[in-house]
Amino acid sequence: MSVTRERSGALDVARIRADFPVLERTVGDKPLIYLDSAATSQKPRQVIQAEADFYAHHNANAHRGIYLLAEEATAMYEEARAKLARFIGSPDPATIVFTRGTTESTNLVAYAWARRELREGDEILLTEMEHHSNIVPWQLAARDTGAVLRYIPLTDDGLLDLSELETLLTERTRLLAVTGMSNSLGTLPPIKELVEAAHAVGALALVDGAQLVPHVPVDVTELDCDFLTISGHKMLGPTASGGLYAKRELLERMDPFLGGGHMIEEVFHDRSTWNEVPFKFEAGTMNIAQEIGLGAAIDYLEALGMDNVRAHEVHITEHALRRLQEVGARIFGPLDAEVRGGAISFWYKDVHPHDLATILNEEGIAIRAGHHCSQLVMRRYGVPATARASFYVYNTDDEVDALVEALAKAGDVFGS
Ligand code: 7TS
Repeated sequence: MSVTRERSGALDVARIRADFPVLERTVGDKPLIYLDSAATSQKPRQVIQAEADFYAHHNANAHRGIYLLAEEATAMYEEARAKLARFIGSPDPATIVFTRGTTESTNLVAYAWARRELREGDEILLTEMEHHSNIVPWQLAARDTGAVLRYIPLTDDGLLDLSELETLLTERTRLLAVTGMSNSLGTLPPIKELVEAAHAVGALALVDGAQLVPHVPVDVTELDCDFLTISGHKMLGPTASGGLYAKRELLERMDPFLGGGHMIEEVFHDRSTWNEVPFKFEAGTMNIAQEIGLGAAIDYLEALGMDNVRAHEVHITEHALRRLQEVGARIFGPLDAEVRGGAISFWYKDVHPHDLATILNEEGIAIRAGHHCSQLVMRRYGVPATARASFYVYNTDDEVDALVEALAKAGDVFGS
C-alpha cells in the first residue's frame, strides 16, 4: 500500500506527511495509520521545533522581567496571541484569552459570566450533540444560579431538529451554547443562523470551536458570536494551548475567573483591582511555550490555506462515507460530506466498537471507540458507544481503504 499516492483536493498530502515525524513510526510491523485527529491532532516538525526553540533560546516568564530573554518571551507569546486573533478573524488581539483549550474556555465563561449574570428562571439553550465540556459547566452554573437548561433535539439523521426552535429560544434564554462541529456525528450546525436567532431574543451565543476551528475557515467578525472556544491541540498545536475569543466589551464587564499574579492592577489588604483585558483572565504563569507552538501551527495551517484544508476534509470524508457504506457500516450523522466534518461514527456488523478498535490496532490503525464525551448523542441513537474514524490534513484515501479492509477482518473474527 502506498500511503503517499495522492494529491487530494488542494493539498499535497505526501509533502505534508513528511513534516510529521510520528507518521514514520510503525505499530508492530505495520505502518501507523492515525485516524483519531478529533481526539488530538499530530504535530508537524515546525510546531515541535518552535516549542523546543523557545525553551532552548528564549525561555523566561512572559510579562514579568525587563531583561532581554523576558522581553523576547513576552513578544513571542503576544505574537502568538495576534496570530490566533487574526486566524479566527478578530482584528483585536485583546479579544483572545489564552487557556488550556476548549474545556477551560467554556468553564471561564460559566464562572466569569454565567454565575454573575444568571438569575433563577433564566435559561441556557444547548443541543443534544454537545460534548460534555459544553454541558457540564452549564449544569454546574445552573445549579448555582437557579437557571434552567434546555436542549435542541436531534433528527434521526444527526442534524439539529430546529422545528421547535421558537419555543426553545425565547426572551428567557440568556445564552445559546452550540458546537460548531460535532465530534461524534460530524454535523456542522447552522451556527450563523443560530447566533442571529439568539441575538434576536437578546441572548448571547457561544460557539464551541474545538472541532470547527481546526477544519473550517472561521471569521468571528462575520459570525458575530459572543464567545468562541478553541483547542490548539486539535489544530496541530501543543496540548494545553488554545484560547477563548470573546467580544471585548464582554471581557471588560466580566469578573476574573482565576485570581493570582499578573491579573491584577493593584492589591490592597481587602480588595484588588484588575489588569486590562485579556490579562485580567490570565492568572499565574501561563502556558507560554505551548501558545508559541500554537502560533507555529497557525503559520502551518495558513500556509496550506484553510479553504484547502476544508476541501481535503470534504474529499476524504466523502470517500470514507462511500467506502464504509459499501461494506454495510451503519453511520451515525449526516451522509453528505459537504454539510459535515470528518469525524465519522459508525457500527460495523454487530462488532462492539471496543473489539473493533482492538483488532484495528493490530493492523496499525488508531481509531477511537467509546461515547466520545457525547453521552446524550449515544442515548439518542440507542447505542452505548460507537467506533469513530477522524481525519486531518495528513490522511489519505489509501488509509481509508486500509481501514475498510481491516474492518472486514474484524467482522470475520467477531461479526454475527
Ligand atoms: N468540544 C468538542 C466538540 C470536542 O470535540 C472536544 C474534545 C471538546 C469540546 C473538549 O476539548 P478539550 O481540548 O478541552 O479537551 N473532543 C475529544 C474527542 O472527540 N475525543 O477526545 C477529545
